[in-house]
Amino acid sequence: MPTPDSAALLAARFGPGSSACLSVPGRVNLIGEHIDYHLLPVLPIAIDRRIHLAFRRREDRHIRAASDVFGDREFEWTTRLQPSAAGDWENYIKAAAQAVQHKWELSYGIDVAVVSDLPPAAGLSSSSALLTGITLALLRANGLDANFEELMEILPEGEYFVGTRGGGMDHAAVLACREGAALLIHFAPLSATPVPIPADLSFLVAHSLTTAEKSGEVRAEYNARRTAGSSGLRQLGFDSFGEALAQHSVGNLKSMAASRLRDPEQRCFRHVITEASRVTRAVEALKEGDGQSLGCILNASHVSLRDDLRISNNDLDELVLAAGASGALGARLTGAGFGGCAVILCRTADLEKVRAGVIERYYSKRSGFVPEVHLLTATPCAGALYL
Ligand code: NG1
Ligand code: MG
Repeated sequence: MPTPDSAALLAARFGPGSSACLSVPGRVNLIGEHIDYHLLPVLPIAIDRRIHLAFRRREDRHIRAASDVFGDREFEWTTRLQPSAAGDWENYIKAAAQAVQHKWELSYGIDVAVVSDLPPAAGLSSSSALLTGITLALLRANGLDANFEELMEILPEGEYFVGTRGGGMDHAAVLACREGAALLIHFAPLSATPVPIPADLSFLVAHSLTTAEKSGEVRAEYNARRTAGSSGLRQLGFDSFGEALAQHSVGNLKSMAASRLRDPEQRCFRHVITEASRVTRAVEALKEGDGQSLGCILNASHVSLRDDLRISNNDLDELVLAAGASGALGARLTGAGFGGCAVILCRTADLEKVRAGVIERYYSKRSGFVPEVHLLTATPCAGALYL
């Protein structure tokens, strides 16, 4: 069944006819921050805000895309696509077209209409959801059904067309998450395992109202953290973080770093290895239904992101404190940092109390707060492949 809105938009822009549809959710990372690009496991959930696409195959290699919000675009799908102006949503469509070409030779373009209730630039990975959605639409319109492994070969790389060389967390999450569960993603080798979320635990995702747009400056800061972590690793003589953690305890690695690395390498290295162990412990806490421990692990992650990786800001720190003071079990910044969102863990029974407390302690002092955009209940839902 085509989603009414996107199918209606497709018909309105490009004429009547049959259409296929799919939808891709946003995601929130519960824990495992700034470690996916070091190929260490992460634990995101997909949330029930989605990008909906209705599409149909064209007989030529043109791609026409309609969006009420971002405007309509059209280009010819050549083998060497040139990026449009920075920030133009056409780049995500081109990124998908380019990514697909790395693995498949496709004959047909598409007409596609995009409708979304996933707020953009809010730390919910709308960009990766869009890239993933257009990729799936192109493949399906050409009669191809790629599997998870194949998609993960092209999507993280595809994001580079837009200028971000991140990890594969966002794409894996929006593809493979299951309803009611977080997704434990391993990258080397690739695997994705659902970890059920106990019914008495709930998550809120709260926007700090400071933006985390991947402008040049934020991108440079992101890449600097990545480089410092890798360079610390090399200085200690390891080929990968996976290898380091397989051979040594976190305690050992911390003392090696303390005696042999300088800052920022020492701090970034320490964040990476401690965050990896927090992911393992968070999975155990979820399996045991131990919300108290999970909350402490989230809080410890925030401290590490604030003091070691140094990607927090005053607003995010205040938001995390407001959550704690409002009865949350724990909270931390989520995503790339330098603004954007915090993820807040609380007892399901306390959800309304925590929400009200965060509004009073944090949002009431600021302008521009829109509850249905900035303070969401993050209900774990299914990714794109499991509709
Ligand atoms: P955000 O900024 O939340 O989309 C980015 C990266 C992730 C990961 C996180 C930090 C992209 C597309 N996403 O996420 O892979 O590295 O930062 O944990 O680059
Ligand atoms: Mg993103």
